[in-house]
Amino acid sequence: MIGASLSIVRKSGVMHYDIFTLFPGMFQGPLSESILKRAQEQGLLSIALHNIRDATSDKHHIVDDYPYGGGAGMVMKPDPLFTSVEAVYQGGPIILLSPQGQLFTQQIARELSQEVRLTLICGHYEGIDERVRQHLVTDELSIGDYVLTGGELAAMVVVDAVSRLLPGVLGGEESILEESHSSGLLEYPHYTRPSDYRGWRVPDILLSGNHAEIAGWRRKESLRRTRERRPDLFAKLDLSSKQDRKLLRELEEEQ
Ligand code: 9D3
Repeated sequence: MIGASLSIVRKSGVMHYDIFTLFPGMFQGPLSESILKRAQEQGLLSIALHNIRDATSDKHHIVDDYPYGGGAGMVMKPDPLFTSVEAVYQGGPIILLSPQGQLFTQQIARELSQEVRLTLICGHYEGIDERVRQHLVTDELSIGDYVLTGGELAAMVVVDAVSRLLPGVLGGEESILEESHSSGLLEYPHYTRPSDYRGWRVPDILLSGNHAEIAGWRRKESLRRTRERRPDLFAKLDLSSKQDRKLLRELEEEQ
């Protein structure tokens, strides 16, 4: 029954990425190691790399040209992009990675992880013909306020952050649950054996076996870190619970 198998495909959370780039070789390493490698082997996600240059029809496979109106730098021509995307497109968001895009956040990663297919376009050179933005692209994302040489690393960041949210990609599903639990807080300090390394001791409470006290200590250290390092995140927290008010009082008294 075709309908049933279609719904299974959706619920299984499989994701297909089509990535359009002038430098497909940049992706080989990062997407072929570790968690993303295993996820592809397990059929949880698939990635097709498309060289934009393959969609050129002229002898010299030209993908860029001078800007109308003059100025420095080159601009990516529209036709290789429209032609190569239209040749494989089967639906879903068409995302341009660009310094002018909306800032990519965990919330956007969660939303994108609900899609079945994502199309990612990596810009290069000084820019891209505006008609690509107007008539092909549906969303434009930046990964932060710093200047990269192109959209490729940004596309890999998006693939990585979205893929780890797909069902089955991470080993223990608890890690994602715990993540949403303490969202908005930085992580507490982690320790493993030995309990004494060069005279630096693991906090006694973590060896006590008292799980309620350990949970309280971790929450307090998370609050401390967030307040110190990320006042922007700290300001957004709801700290009205009885436990948090107690922990905050303790932090104040330490100073
Ligand atoms: C002089 C204007 N420059 C914009 C800051 C031009 C320009 C520089 C670098 C245009 C494109 C690029 C290449 N960067 C990306 O394609 C890019 C990017 C980035 O540079 N920072 C953060 N996120 C992203 S997503 C794509």
